[in-house]
Amino acid sequence: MTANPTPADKFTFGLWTVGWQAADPFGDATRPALDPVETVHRLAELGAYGVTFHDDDLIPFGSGDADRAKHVERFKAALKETGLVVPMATTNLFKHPVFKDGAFTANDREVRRYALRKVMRNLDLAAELGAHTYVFWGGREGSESDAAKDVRAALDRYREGLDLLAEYVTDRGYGIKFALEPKPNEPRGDILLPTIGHALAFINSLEHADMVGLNPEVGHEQMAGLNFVHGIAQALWHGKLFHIDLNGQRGAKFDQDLVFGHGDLLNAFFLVDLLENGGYEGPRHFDYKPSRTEDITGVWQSAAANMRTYLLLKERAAAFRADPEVQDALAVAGVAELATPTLNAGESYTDLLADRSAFEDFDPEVAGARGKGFVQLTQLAVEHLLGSR
Ligand code: DIG
Ligand code: MN
Ligand code: MN
Repeated sequence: MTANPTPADKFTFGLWTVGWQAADPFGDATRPALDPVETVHRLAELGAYGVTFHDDDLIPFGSGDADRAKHVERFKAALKETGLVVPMATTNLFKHPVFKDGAFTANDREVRRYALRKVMRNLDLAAELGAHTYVFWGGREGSESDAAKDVRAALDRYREGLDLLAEYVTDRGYGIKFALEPKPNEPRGDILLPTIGHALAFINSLEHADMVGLNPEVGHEQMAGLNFVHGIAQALWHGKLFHIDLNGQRGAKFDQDLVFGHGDLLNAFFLVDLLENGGYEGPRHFDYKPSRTEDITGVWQSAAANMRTYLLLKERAAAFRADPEVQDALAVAGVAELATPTLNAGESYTDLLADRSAFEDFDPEVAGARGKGFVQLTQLAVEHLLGSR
């Protein structure tokens, strides 16, 4: 029997996910707005560990200081009553028209200065609420026209903004790390830092690169036709998986933000296997949208579905790893052999050149004829995923 989610599972949700009113470019909202306090209580009842937010999710854009304080106090009270935490926060730098050409990389310099101040203000609140990770999803950093954006200058400004903000949180001792969230397109025709690879390269150019990592989202890499498990493995390999956005996506199309597992289920299986065995200790954060078809009952069902699917996959992945037939199939496939360095300890290229078994006496026909058994191994994974083993 699959366990029900508990805070120990570290499942978190953005206020904007269950709170999405389901307006889209082709239709009006199908649901009323959700009070963040209601969301905190309902997610706590479902077994969540925490909530995350954009500044504007919690404090309506343009609120005065008195109203701002009221929104924060109500939210804090709900957190206290339920025990939910706030591991991550972020800034809405994409909804208001002022950001229509970007925030950190807007051609308009005063928009860039305004964006930095908006982030600084929410960094203060994030620190006050105990968040340790701050996400930067540059949804409007990009263009629809190659004539309208000098990408090299845009990257200079992106770096300038992040370096300043890193200096700000360091000077204030907030203990906050930054996580960049790549996405290839939508809402901009092309978004800067479109994939995990682009973001990893960019991070290396930053003054405070040590405190900047990634918040990859399942659907965003898959929109670019990439394998999300490969991307997460590389992020882990670089020590840069600071946070993660879990959801579902069915192929390279618009950003669907489906419930986790409702897209590429086999990739989700191996993702959970990697997260549970690859050393990631952070929140299992769902950044998804309850489908526009759902009423409020469906919204809470969808929230529960994310967590239940994760726990089911966690169970099935553990059974896969424990299955003796799988261990035999892994041995046939030679998967563990890859962890053995290609050179012997202390072996030089001179030694390699002298080793006849590596070339002169090596028979590529024999090696090329060996069956790897990868399909049988994958079939065992599928059978565990289907619960038939
Ligand atoms: C969308 O995938 C983005 C925004 O919702 C937010 O800035 C970020 C937080 O996970 N994900
Ligand atoms: Mn998305
Ligand atoms: Mn996201």
